Amino acid sequence: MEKITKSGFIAVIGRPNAGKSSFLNWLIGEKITMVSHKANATRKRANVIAMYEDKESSSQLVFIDTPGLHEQERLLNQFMMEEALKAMGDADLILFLSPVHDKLDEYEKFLKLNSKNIPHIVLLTKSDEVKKEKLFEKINEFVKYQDDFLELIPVSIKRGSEQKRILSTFSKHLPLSPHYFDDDILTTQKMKDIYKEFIREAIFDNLSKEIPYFSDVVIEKVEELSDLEKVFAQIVVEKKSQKGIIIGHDGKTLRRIGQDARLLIEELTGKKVFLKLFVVVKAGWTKDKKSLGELGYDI
Ligand SMILES: Nc1nc2c(ncn2[C@@H]2O[C@H](COP(=O)(O)OP(=O)(O)OP(=O)(O)O)[C@@H](O)[C@H]2O)c(=O)[nH]1
Ligand SMILES: [Mg+2]
Repeated sequence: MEKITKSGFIAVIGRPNAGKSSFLNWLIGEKITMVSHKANATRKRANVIAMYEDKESSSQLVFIDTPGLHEQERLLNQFMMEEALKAMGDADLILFLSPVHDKLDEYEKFLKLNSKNIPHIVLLTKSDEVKKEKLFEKINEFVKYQDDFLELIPVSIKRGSEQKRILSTFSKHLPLSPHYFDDDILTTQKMKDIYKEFIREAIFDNLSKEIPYFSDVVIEKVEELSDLEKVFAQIVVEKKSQKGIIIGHDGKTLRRIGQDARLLIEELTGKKVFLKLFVVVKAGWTKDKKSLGELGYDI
């Protein structure tokens, strides 16, 4: 008997640092999105595709990673909020990620934002960080909203290997549809865009305070040789003083950023990588529509 096919777009929504990008990497067992302990890491929508097969059906789940829901005046942050709202509006299903430590007000705000009432599942993330009793307390707090969500699932990327069970739960709620993409791809993003995110992750990791929020990355050129990937990229900052900090004493900080990013790219491609980084100043880019557009954030 032919299997039925299902497919759908699943928006992954939650406040900055809720664990959205980490959850998707964990779910597919491959690191393709950037993750940081600092909030506001993800700036743009990105898709991550997973397959789930059982006896009767074959499902393709197209997850959309989004920037965290937050409000700030800078044009870049408005773009980020818009990205999350667009992903929500276009979705067949929403995953709302609520870290287990959070109060319910973020969830209550989300319910108001979800004006089209798109069906959603709540994931209680970082559940490894609390004892069982605390987890049950949190689950109990959500009970009053049980008519709003489809499922409430505690998850942790630190323990557990429940990816299959979780995919099976999500696929139950997907519409019948032919698959949208080839069955063997993990994302439709260009490699260039993933490299950009990995370099941004290295910047977030190696610099403290506000510099990560005033910097971005442009991939200028990628040369694919059979056993070597050559990547040339610019790091864009707002001020000359930030350029100095990124480069660091004797170029040390820039070298560390380069090494970390190179390892992430090598891990993904399985190739040796040569990565050349340049730092350039573009005054006020986070507040300027044209500069944002040039960096890939069309607002
Ligand atoms: N202990 C624990 N930490 C987690 C878990 N999931 C994510 N984290 C950590 O939470 C931090 C934020 O993770 P991200 O995946 O970048 O969060 P995000 O929701 O994508 O954040 P933005 O892109 O800023 O909106 C990182 O330091 C992760 O390592 C988890 O299950 N357990
Ligand atoms: Mg993220």
